[in-house]
Amino acid sequence: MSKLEEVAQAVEGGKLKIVAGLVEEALAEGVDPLIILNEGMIGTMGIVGNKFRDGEIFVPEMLIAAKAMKKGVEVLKPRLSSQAGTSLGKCIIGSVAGDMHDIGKNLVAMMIESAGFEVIDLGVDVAPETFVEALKQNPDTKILALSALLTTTMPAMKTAIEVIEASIPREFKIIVGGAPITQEYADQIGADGYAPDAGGAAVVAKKLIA
Ligand code: B12
Repeated sequence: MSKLEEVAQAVEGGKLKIVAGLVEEALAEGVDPLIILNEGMIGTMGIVGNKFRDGEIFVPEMLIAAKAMKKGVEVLKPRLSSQAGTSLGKCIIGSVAGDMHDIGKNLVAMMIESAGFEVIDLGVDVAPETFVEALKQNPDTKILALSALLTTTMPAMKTAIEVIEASIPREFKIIVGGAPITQEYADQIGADGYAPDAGGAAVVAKKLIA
């Protein structure tokens, strides 16, 4: 079995203690950090999600796989993000109300930070009022990034935009993303940008402020 397969298996099986070591070994063997992330981890979470959907595993297994992935991402982080010299301004990010998923949001935060933004991460299950408060405290914010992983929290993304627009002048751009989000939905709820993944999020954010 290749190191990459071992990483994937350890993430899927929620083997918290060995994931970091396996990722280090894969890196030492010269495997590209992006391949480890995309194939060894993100792809594996897709498999985990499908097994959950099909009733083969349950929430605890899904949670432990997520924790295992986080351990691996910690090792990859310095390899994936570069310290950008310039500051492109502030980006406020969070998973919308009711949504506890944060792995994708954290990757987006990491890529946006390496693109040169100062990231303020409000975490998960962020109420619209909390976004408004953060935007008021940081009037120089350039990008607001909203994440949603559940079809049931997609409407919370729309609500967040509505509440924000009703509360403060929109002097920043809004980008949205997450597995169920599409460009069409982004347009429908009045977002300025959408990307299907973390790398794309950084590209869109930079483009919007150019
Ligand atoms: C891990 C996981 C969990 C963990 C989350 C742990 C954590 N700290 O994040 C736990 C166990 C807590 C969990 C709980 C639940 N989950 Co869950 N979960 C997953 C799983 C397996 C992986 C998600 C993940 O991390 N993927 C890897 C990351 C890297 O990908 P990503 O999140 O999609 O992010 C990328 C892009 O979407 C994009 N992106 C993300 N955010 C943003 C933001 C912007 C601005 C941009 C531009 C881009 C962007 O870039 C990211 C990086 O490339 C998915 C399956 C799946 N295939 O997604 C199910 C899944 C999302 N969960 C699901 C469900 C049903 C639930 C629960 C309701 C289960 C339950 N009965 O309790 C709860 C809901 C909890 C809540 N209120 O939020 C369903 C959702 C179905 C649906 N259509 O709504 C899925 C799809 C599983 C399935 N197939 O049924 N879950």
